[in-house]
Amino acid sequence: MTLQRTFIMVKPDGVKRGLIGEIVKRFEQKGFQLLKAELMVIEKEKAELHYMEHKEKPFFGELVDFITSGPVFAMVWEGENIIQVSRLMIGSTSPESAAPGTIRGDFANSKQENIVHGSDSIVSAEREIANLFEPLLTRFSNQNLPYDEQRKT
Ligand code: IDP
Repeated sequence: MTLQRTFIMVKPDGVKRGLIGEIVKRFEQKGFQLLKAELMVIEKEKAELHYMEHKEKPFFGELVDFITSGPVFAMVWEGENIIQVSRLMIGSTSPESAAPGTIRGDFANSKQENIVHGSDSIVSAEREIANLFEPLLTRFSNQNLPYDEQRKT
């Protein structure tokens, strides 16, 4: 058993195109559990932290502008090996390599505006959840309790 939590976000282009339901449906159908979700506009400082691994890249400024340009649907999901499996479900960053059947393969045709984000490691998931929600959501010591009970401990 490798129960994990990850941060999944429908980006502003996905929200504008009405794809929240489609993306939530795919994760539910896969058997994953939604722990938290919120429609939010990300502050510039938090967006810069979220994408800090790209801060030296030429597209960094444009990426921060894009991700703060409108509401995102930020979520925490839990499931077996969810970090690796969700990355497969999301598909490759570039439209020319995102396979049909993946979220990006089915809906995205831009390298930047590619509908959805999913954490690429346990460390990134913890950092991203803590940045936009609260660190408590990344804890596992009480993972057998329902989420409401975990919040009380
Ligand atoms: P990922 O989202 O597939 O994990 P990363 O390489 O971590 O891809 O890049 C994060 C996000 O930055 C991408 O999803 C995309 O929105 C944007 N991005 C990545 N590479 C480029 C690029 O070359 N031009 C413009 N935007 C990019």
